[in-house]
Amino acid sequence: MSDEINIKEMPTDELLELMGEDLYDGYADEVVEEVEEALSRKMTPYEVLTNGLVAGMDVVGADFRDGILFVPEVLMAAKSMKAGMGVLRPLLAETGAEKVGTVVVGTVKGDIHDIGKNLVGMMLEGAGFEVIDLGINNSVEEFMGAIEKHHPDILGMSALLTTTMPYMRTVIDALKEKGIRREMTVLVGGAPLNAAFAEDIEADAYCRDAAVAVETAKKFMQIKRAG
Ligand code: B1M
Repeated sequence: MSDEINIKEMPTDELLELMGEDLYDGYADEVVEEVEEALSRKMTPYEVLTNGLVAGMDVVGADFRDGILFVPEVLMAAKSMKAGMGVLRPLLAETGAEKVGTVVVGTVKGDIHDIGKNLVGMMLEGAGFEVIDLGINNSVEEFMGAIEKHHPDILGMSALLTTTMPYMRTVIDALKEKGIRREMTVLVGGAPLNAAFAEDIEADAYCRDAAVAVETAKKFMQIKRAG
């Protein structure tokens, strides 16, 4: 699509719109070019992420829900999203900030959605956290193994399906059984969750998006440092 259009002459709002459309259509190379062009206009990586990539993925989500898009198209869109995030990743991570704390993040068992979790990881890295990313489809044993190995300050769990979100409780219950629940802050996130669910499963907080995850993680680190 953007082959026929000179993106360099395009106003920024149209460039972001095109980025969303190309993401929707699964044109990964074009998305990468548009991300690079937006950055060259002195937009911050976070602005490109939220106003271009995430905005495009929101439309994909709505059309997937409404039966307009199906899994293969959504996979192509996800691939384009990841290609764009690949350009932003080092920029979001390069703050030079000293290490604020350690976070283990992962998507729970049965769930293979990882775009949101990856974003959270990138933004936490950008805020100075060391992030150990366990990837997708993590069992209690995998979470516990990583906790024993890395002794994180924070455990972050992601779930995108109503059928997988209850597994977060299983992990928290395992932490309690081992007597290590109070040794770390547990943050949870993902589209079907809300604050009431987080409270119900006895997580420390629900994070609506990656920016809130960073704010919340920093807040808990300050509380931990204070006493
Ligand atoms: Co799926 N999918 N999907 N999917 N998919 C949803 C989640 C769905 C809502 C679509 C819909 O119907 N509208 C729906 C779930 C319905 C429900 O449970 N009620 C759904 C379904 C049904 C399915 C399948 C069952 C479809 C099928 O096979 N029939 C299947 C399940 C596979 C499985 O996991 N076992 C499936 C498969 C897939 C793909 C593989 C095709 C692909 C995933 C690719 C990938 O991730 N690598 C996919 C996608 C892309 C989506 C949608 C369209 C987009 C998700 C996304 O990446 N959003 C999604 C629709 C939607 O969410 N509206 C959908 C962008 C991302 C930036 O946002 O992930 O919400 P999000 O993350 C945010 C916050 O939630 C928060 O911060 C992030 C950044 O701001 N956050 C955290 C997330 N995790 C956090 C962790 C934290 C903190 C904050 O820890 C501290």
